[in-house]
Amino acid sequence: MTSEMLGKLHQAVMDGDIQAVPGLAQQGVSAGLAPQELIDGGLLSGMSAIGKLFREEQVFVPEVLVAAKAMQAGLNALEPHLARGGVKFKGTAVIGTVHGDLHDIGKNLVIMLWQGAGLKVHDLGMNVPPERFVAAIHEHRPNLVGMSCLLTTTMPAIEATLKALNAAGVRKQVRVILGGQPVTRDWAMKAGADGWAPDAGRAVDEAMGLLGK
Ligand code: B1M
Repeated sequence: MTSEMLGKLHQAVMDGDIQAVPGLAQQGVSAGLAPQELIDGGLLSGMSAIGKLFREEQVFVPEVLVAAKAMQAGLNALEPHLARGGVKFKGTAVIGTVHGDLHDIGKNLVIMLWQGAGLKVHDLGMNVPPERFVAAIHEHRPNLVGMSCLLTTTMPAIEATLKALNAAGVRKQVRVILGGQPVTRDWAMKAGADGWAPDAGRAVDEAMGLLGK
């Protein structure tokens, strides 16, 4: 019964079935399943399965977007029950597109898959100045900081942000992951990051690796 219900929820997220997911989540609660179980075994596992298919290039950006919307609809349906039950996250991340850069589609995909993998993610948006990253670290106490960069002209903003993290004394509290088209692993390591990923799927592997999960 439990596994059948979780299986249906998992599949509905994978199918991006925004209509069905909230109802299935609600049915799960009515049947006595814990919200955390519905999230882990249904919503997040469906999203993480889509992330895997995306990494393997078996599905593409539209499927990820629609699955994420379905997952979000399920999370919204479970929200009133979560306040009571509490949620366990594998870690907390803050992420933003660096200062001067207005590209956020790739960053948003990383957020969806990180959430799907069980991270609590605070989205700082795009065009994020270094001091906003620093303030977000003080506010949210994340384990991970993600920076997305799509322009060669905004790559220096990554270095400026890392410098600001060092100057504020918060750099050692977090693991920093970089990504975005012009950023290579080699460049990321030389800039002083801890991790790098070429796409959103591998950003999950990189994050989990850095968190030791
Ligand atoms: Co712009 N743009 N853009 N643009 N834009 C590019 C990036 C460009 C390559 C186009 C080109 O010339 N061929 C070029 C950059 C050249 C360069 O610097 N090398 C470019 C340029 C020049 C510009 C403007 C300067 C154009 C102008 O005004 N003259 C201007 C700059 C504005 C600014 O940022 N200040 C500009 C503006 C825009 C729009 C606002 C119109 C729009 C962005 C809308 C938005 O994001 N909300 C836009 C778009 C859409 C693009 C293209 C067409 C598509 C980018 C995208 O969303 N791809 C792009 C050309 C292209 O890529 N074909 C282009 C889909 C997305 C899923 O992929 O973002 O690469 P991507 O993310 C991937 C990975 O990179 C990685 O995972 C993601 C998913 O797998 N990844 C991470 C990303 N962040 C990560 C973080 C991680 C890990 C992985 O860890 C934290």
